[in-house]
Amino acid sequence: MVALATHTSTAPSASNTPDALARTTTATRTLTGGALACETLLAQGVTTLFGYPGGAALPFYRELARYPQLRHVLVRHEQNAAHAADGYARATGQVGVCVATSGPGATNLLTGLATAFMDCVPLVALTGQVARAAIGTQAFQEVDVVGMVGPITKGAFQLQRAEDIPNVLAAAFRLAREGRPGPVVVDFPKDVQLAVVEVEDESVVPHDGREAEPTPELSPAAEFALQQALRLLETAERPVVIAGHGVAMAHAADDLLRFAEATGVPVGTTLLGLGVFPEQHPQALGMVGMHGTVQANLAMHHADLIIGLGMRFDDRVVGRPHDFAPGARIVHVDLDPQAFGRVVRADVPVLADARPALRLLAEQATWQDRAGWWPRLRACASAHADCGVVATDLAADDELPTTPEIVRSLRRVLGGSATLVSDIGQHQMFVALHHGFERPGQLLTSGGLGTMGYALPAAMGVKTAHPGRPVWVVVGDGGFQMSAPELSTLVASQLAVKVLVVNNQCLGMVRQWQELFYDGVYSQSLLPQPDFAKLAEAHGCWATTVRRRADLEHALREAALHPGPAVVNVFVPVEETVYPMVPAGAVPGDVRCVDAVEPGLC
Ligand SMILES: Cc1ncc(C[n+]2csc(CCOP(=O)(O)OP(=O)(O)O)c2C)c(N)n1
Repeated sequence: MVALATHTSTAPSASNTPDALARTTTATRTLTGGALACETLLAQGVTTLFGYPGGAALPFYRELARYPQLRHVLVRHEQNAAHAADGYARATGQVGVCVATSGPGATNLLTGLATAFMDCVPLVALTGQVARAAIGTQAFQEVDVVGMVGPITKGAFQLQRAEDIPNVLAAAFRLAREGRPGPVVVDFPKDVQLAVVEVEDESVVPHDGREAEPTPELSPAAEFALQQALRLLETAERPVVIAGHGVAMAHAADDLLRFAEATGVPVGTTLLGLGVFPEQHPQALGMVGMHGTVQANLAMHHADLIIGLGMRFDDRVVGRPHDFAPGARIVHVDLDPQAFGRVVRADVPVLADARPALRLLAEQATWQDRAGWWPRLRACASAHADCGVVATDLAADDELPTTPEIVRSLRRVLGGSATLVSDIGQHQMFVALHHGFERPGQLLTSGGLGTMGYALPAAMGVKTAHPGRPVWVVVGDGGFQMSAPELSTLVASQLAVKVLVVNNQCLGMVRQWQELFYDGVYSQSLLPQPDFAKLAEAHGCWATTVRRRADLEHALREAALHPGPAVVNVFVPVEETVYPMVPAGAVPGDVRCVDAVEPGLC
């Protein structure tokens, strides 16, 4: 019998006599493994699953139909179930849940799991599996998913007994959430789903949700390291803070603002950190990295102190590790000890959650008047303010709009209120550079894995979590063709997501690299396409096509006002190039606009 935690009262009362208690505690129900999994999911606080059924998951799906409290969003491809769960998790801070059958269902999840793993998104993926007796026999749709997902998950369990379901699922949820969050797989053999178990009383496994957690405490070692950081900051002449996704996940944006304003340090963010520091703030430098702003990249390059907060110093930020920020000491605050020294040196590693670390820094740091540093950065920012937006405003009304212009129009139409989910490519970098983000969670995108096709299904997850919030996808014509079948999910599940297709009729970012680094040989980067508006209408969406700048804003407004899902297909020039750019293998100091940046200017 499964001894689940129960709510048996211990207060003395007539019903609490030894006899009555015996009757209460021995009251049992019989459940299948599938039903027990549903009850455990409910006890974990789950309300929504994204999935796709198949033979080895059918006993679970049979039981799921009896639990209307668990909303199941039926996707059109399992990869999108993982992305939707990922969007849901990023939007809520809770663990996202996806379900797939064995074999191809499970393998289709992998890209979604890897995407979540790279960006620290907590997921639990339930995979159907062939019956235990058939495991290892090359049974129909058998695949060793536990063996496959090792490097792209925090852990994977295969259930062996229905009795273990509550504890194994609780462990999976805990593992997904704790420390550096990430995906966890629970492989669920068909016979375990079908097995019948006796369950005591109500099946209640306490939900140990993260939202109930107090601010994590600093270890003495972390406090000591932060004191070192403060001493470095006191004497630094050219300090810069780089804030990443970890600041958002730690809910530490307010603490970052206090720290920044207490010290006067300039603040840049990573792609996933966009929004943790308001971009309108006078101390904001914008995004660092390959397509980051000139001032943010040059600030890193010329800094004498870099404080990296909840970010990984990945190759897109660092470039050539040995030549990165040659004159800087590096303070690195992260809750993943493996992050230290993985790419660049960490002179002062601080193993801590960003929130308590920033609180201590904000309380103890003092203002320093770094007279030479700010004028230099401001001159740099104004000298390169037009980098990447050249000629946009010179186009005539009946010409194609440019992508920076589209991003700014979207911003005007939505007033910054929407959650934007961007796909991968040139449009993603234009969004990062030209929208302006003020709050964490305003932009979701696949930063670490760079998964094309992510945005539309992830937006489904966001909209499921927050039906009243405007949710817009920005996607290229390449990524749209990878995810367009999910338009049917939007219609069927009544998710009024708006999709803006930035249509340059090619794989723009590939084309850009071919132009700059592969002799202009545009090998396989021109992408034939159907009429996207017609395709969207065939799925039941409202849709429109824009070919003139003059029509852009009206189309965006119409889509925003439409009560259901909508697609705006906007044609842009094929030959757009995203600047600024730090060429691959260079360092942030080599950032370019159309030509190399004049080093003397910054
Ligand atoms: C699944 C996947 N395949 C390939 C790539 C490599 N890749 C990165 S950007 C890009 C082009 C994207 O084209 P599109 O979606 O049209 O967006 P654009 O760059 O034109 O804005 C490609 C192929 C990727 N990131 N993800």
